Amino acid sequence: MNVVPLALGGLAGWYLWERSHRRTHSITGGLHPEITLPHEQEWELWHNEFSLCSKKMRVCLAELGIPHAAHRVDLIETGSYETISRAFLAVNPAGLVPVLVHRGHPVYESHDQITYASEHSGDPGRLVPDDPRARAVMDRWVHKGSLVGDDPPKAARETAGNAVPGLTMPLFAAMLPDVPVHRILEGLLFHRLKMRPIGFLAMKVRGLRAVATTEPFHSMIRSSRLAMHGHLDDLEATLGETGGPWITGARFTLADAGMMAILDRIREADWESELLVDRRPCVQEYWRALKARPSYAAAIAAHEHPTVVRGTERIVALKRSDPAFAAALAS
Ligand SMILES: N[C@@H](CCC(=O)N[C@@H](CS)C(=O)NCC(=O)O)C(=O)O
Repeated sequence: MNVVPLALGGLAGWYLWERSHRRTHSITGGLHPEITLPHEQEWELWHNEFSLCSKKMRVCLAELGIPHAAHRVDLIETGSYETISRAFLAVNPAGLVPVLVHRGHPVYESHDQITYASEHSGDPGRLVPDDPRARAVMDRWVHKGSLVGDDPPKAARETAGNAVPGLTMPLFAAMLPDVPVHRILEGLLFHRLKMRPIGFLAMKVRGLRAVATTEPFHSMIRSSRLAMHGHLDDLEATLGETGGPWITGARFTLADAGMMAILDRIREADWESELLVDRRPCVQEYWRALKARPSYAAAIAAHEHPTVVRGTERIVALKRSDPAFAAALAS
């Protein structure tokens, strides 16, 4: 008996079965009362330490003082594609973290989640200004802080959140030595957006140095870096107008939760010297104030992931040992 056709048939059967049980599609933001998930607490959060939007959501929950059960989900960057596992796709068919669950019903899209959490917390005014003009400033910056769409780098000038994935590319490449290649291949088979695992595979094969110099990565890093300069100029102007210490003035709001996550990504991807040092004094002061908040310690610093720490160290070390790499990133 020839075992090769049998093995191929078995593999094809397994793939088709798996694919039919990992159906993934985009889903609208906000509360989905028609979906009920198993839950134990009033509030639950599905999140990842490294994920930008998860950081924003954790900061928001910490600021609101909402007790919740937390479910950790791996991203490929932190080790595996748990986001496209059958178990997680039952929580979010889009395969994205974070997911906020309230009384068993999921709320999708982090910009909707922070608003929802604020409105349904015991203290709906805590992170929202009373003054309508300040409220409009907050809404503008909640939007600016959001990461939206299937191809964020293409819309990096639209929001600061969309400029983040491009800026994070060197960090992705610096984290990938810790991620086994077969884990990325799982994404090629089952991820909804194939360009993402293809990009990770290319970055893993080419390595950190090449990502800074090779197209299309270099162009994506460059356009996101320039876009982030624009967003931070805008932030500098806003802080100057409102007088700080927070985006809308005296009160820390939902907008600051989003910006805390973005500035922290600038730190961990080692862009501070390019984007913050010796420029934008209001943003520098603001970043110092953000880091001093208990929510930064509880929702960001306490969730440090070893792969991210090693990734940051690799970028810093390569910039020191290879000035051409540092120059390519800044060019
Ligand atoms: N617009 C979504 C974006 C969420 C998002 O992109 N999450 C990333 C981590 S920050 C993710 O889960 N990525 C998994 C993947 O693309 O495979 C939101 O604001 O919640």
